[in-house]
Amino acid sequence: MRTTVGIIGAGPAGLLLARLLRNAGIDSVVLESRDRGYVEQRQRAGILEQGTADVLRAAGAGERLDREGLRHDGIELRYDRKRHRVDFPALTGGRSVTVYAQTEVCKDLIALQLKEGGPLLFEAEALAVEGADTDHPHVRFRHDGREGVLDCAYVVGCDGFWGVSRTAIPAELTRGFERVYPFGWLGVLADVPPSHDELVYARHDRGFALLSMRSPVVSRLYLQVPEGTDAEAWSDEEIWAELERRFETDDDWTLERGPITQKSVTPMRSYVHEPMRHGRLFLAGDAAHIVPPTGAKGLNLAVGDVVTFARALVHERETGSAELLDAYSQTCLRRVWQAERFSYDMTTLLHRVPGASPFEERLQLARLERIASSRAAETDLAEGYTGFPFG
Ligand code: RFL
Ligand code: PHB
Repeated sequence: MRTTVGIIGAGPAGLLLARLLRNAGIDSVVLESRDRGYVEQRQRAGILEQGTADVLRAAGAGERLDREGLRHDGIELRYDRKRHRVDFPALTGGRSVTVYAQTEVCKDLIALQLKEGGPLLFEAEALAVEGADTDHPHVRFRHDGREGVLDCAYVVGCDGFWGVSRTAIPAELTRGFERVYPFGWLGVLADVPPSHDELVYARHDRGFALLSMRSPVVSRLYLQVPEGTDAEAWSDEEIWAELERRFETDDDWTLERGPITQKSVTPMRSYVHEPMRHGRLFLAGDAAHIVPPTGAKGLNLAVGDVVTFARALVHERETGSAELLDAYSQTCLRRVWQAERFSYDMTTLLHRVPGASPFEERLQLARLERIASSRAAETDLAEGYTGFPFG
């Protein structure tokens, strides 16, 4: 098999890239190791920055997003039983975010790709990327029990944190920057209307909690739990009781309970792999960087990377100049490090860190008070949350 761009992974990064290239008249093949149902059901992100929603619309993938996505103009910070709302449009010159689940973004892009795009092979596992630093890179893969080779002009590794693309870059040319946090998130889906119309980020002495949503009738909730926690060790009753405690306020706000339909634990990690390019191999999304979910940045970063790659390749086709492709890693990493900083700040602002001293806990509250009382501090949060510019 031969194509211009070989894409490994059909998460948001790989699927959107295939769509952007198809719209620019550039052919691609997507290899995805899991089956379609798995990719469409995997519960993950829920928040799209305005720039991400705009890219999906411009790519022709915005129809259901515009119908079912929920525009959010703010979030609530909760600490010391108090509530503080951050008003995004007022602080950022009109920017907002959209609640539209990653599962839905993937479903929309898969349907478009199968109808209008090039090959998208499920249960096709990339085994290795070879010849990245030659003019003939190729991907060895296994599909239907047989091994095959995909010859490409470029390979884009969109295969997530556990994929194979990153390992094709010789270790002596790379540097990894990592921080693993000593806690995770227990996430649940519940069939109950969200108890607040905007997301609530709560800092509590017992740990962080987040109230989010998937639709007007489905809530998504998270609890900070110790690293290595087994989701099944928490009964539904224990989960609701703990959420109630962490969200408690001095007013009459109450948390509505409902049947829990899914629960899982996510570890928390910050990671950046430099550079994001080696010869004709480009890394995009979680394959190159991970952020803790507190800042809601992972999917949005993945979108920024593939937009940058698609623009660079179109530029090369139109002008013959590889300057944007050569600048890919640098261009992406500028935005990546801003998102890493923001996600780290949000994580350390809101989580209970095991072993933190009383002094550090007071500082955490002082940072929250600062955001609640200073327009400058609040604007910094609002700008970070609604997103850093692409490219
Ligand atoms: P993905 O989504 O991991 O997709 C990678 C795909 O590659 C496939 N694959 C392979 N295919 C072929 N051959 C191989 N050898 C392969 N190895 C792997 C995998 O099966 C998979 O389909 O990476 P991508 O596309 O870079 O997208 C990144 C996002 O998924 C991720 O950053 C976000 O989900 C992070 N995230 C959030 N991001 C946000 O922007 N906003 C949020 O609100 C948000 N909340 C979250 C999150 C992540 C979470 N978890 C579970 C980590 C909340 C949670 C709980
Ligand atoms: C989600 O809805 O899954 C979600 C929302 C905001 C975050 C993380 C996850 O910061």
